[in-house]
Amino acid sequence: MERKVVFSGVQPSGGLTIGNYVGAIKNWVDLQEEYDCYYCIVDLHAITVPQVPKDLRQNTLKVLAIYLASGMDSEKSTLFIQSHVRAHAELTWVLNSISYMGQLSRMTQFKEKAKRSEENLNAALFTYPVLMASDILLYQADLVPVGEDQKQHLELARDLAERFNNKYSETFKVPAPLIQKFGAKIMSLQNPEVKMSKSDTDENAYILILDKPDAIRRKIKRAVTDSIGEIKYNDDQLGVKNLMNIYSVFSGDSVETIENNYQGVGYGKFKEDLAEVIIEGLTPIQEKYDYFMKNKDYLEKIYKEGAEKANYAAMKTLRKVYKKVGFIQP
Ligand code: ATP
Ligand code: LTN
Repeated sequence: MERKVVFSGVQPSGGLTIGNYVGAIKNWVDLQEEYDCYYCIVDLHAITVPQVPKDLRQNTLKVLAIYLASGMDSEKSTLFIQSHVRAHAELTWVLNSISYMGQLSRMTQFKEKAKRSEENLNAALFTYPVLMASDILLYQADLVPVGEDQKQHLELARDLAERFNNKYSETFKVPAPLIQKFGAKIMSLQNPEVKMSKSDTDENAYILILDKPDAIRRKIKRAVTDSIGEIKYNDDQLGVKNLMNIYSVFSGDSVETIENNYQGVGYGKFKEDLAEVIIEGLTPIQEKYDYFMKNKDYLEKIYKEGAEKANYAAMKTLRKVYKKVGFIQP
């Protein structure tokens, strides 16, 4: 029996946060044993917001090194850079033709990012979810492991697959999201009502996977809590709840255990311990990351081989699509 296909990606739009790690990358590693996984670095998506070209290049390699350091294995999975496979941009054009403006304008991420970039509201930001649908549909993916914030985009990918299939005949697999129940959304350390985001202007709002111990201790110390003073997991204490979530995913302890262990203990001690738990979790990844970043030739070999494998699979789907919409074969 053929293995089911998994597709996911991260934008090289800055340093990755522990939100990206917990909500996405960490979960991808185990999936490699059971599924045929494609893990992409979505550089085409990254240019929907302004990027400095040399930083984008550097960040793309950094994300690849983080993938490898986190346990993604090029022997088991296909690791590649989105712009290396032309079919992504080409399928986007076709899917644009069956995408409704109304549905795209209801996307939460678009509305939020549009607010933040009033001066340069570019068209790519609007069709961003169509490109994401193309990523997924090209590989006939069954499952897409993402954080909670991407659920709406996944719905759109499913709609587009069904719409195309109905209009032209069965072509795409209709993908399903795979969202961890616990820790699917890590919130900002400065405002626990919004998600932790690498594009936040306040660097105290996030912890990067590559942050050094001192930075982690400082940021956790400054994390917003409340005046209640108890380590309790509830919605009246969103800051503490978020910190407990982070503690739980990094230590493996349940929130009940954490509540018990920290009964009558102040936030200061809890935060000190939390910082150490995060440092312990990130240090091995950082060490491996340094190793891979020193081996640029190796990184190049990985992304070139990845592109070749991905291109083969993607072209199979794109050829079908071009035929169905009525393009003459070249
Ligand atoms: P930006 O903040 O720059 O818009 P992002 O971090 O939201 O970027 P990506 O880098 O594309 O966006 O996200 C990669 C993956 O990380 C996605 O699966 C997303 O759901 C997940 N993710 C991002 N932020 C969080 C978070 N705070 N908590 C859990 N998962 C997250
Ligand atoms: N939009 C996603 C990144 C992304 C993605 C994908 C995730 C682009 N293409 C395909 C899963 C599958 C985000 O996390 N911001």
